[in-house]
Amino acid sequence: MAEEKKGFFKRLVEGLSKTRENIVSGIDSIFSGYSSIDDDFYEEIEEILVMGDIGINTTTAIIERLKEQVAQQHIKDPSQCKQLLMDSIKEQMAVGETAYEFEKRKSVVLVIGVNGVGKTTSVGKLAGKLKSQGKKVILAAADTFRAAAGEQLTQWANRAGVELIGGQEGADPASVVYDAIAAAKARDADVLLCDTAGRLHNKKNLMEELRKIYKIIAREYPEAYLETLVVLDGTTGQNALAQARQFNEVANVTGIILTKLDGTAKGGIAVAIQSELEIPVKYIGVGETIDDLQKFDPDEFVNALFNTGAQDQE
Ligand SMILES: Nc1nc2c(ncn2[C@@H]2O[C@H](COP(=O)(O)OP(=O)(O)OP(=O)(O)O)[C@@H](O)[C@H]2O)c(=O)[nH]1
Ligand SMILES: [Mg+2]
Repeated sequence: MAEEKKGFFKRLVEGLSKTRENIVSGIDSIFSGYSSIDDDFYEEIEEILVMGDIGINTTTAIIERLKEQVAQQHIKDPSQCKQLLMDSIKEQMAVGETAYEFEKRKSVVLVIGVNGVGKTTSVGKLAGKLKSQGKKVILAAADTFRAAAGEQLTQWANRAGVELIGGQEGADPASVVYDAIAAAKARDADVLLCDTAGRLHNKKNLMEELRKIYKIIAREYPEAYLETLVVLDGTTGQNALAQARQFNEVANVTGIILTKLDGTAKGGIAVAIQSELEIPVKYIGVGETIDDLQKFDPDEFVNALFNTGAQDQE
């Protein structure tokens, strides 16, 4: 377990390298470039945070907090602000205790999100994770828009070593969920993970589709704990934030999976999502393999971003 954690922290540090270049190198040069703390100093930090996709509201709050602490602690030297800044970012990301109830109970996890964000991949990775924890997992291939979607999920099911329930191309996704619930009950499964289509072009279609699926779950499996995870593509920055808002209007979103944090400079969006939406980011993806999904820990994220605390983790 400790080994796994260390391995992931390393991958997180690596994955966040572009975001780090984007945000932290700029900040470091401000810390060393200024000899005193003045308005320009704060403005430059502010600009870098906003450019790093942390978002204007969150950035304002972070800077306000930083100013407060600088005043309270009578700090004069800019270089002393780094730790304060990190703490202030962590504070903004606090959404209270993030619950992973669905991992402990009989549950249905509905994974939704727009086209190509990484839903199927995340369902596959999550299946692998839960399976390795000794859980009995069933996958529902409720993306019936194209045959390839089912095949892609079947590959993940094989990789993870879990069972998959699918339907014909064009079948009603709610009917796939219905069949999968029957299978989950028959096999006494712990977690039923449902992959869905990303091609529901408008809000009305999406709402209709979700309504049908929720209705089936409520009718057929009322005892199950229901989790709705929205998958967002970290490379899309502020767009991801807008998507999360939209999904939150049509579904009772209980968490976010933020993917593709490897290779993007826009990883700061994780801060904005937690701070502005107060929906917990529960998992992050930092690569394409089955091990590249992990629980999201804001402290660890900020440490990895600033690439400090690596020693503590060893
Ligand atoms: N680098 C990287 N790639 C990822 C990650 N998650 C998913 N991907 C890639 O993103 C692409 C799209 O992933 P899918 O899982 O097919 O996305 P989807 O949301 O199911 O797509 P649709 O079903 O078409 O809506 C694939 O090539 C994945 O390998 C990640 O964390 N990091
Ligand atoms: Mg898919």
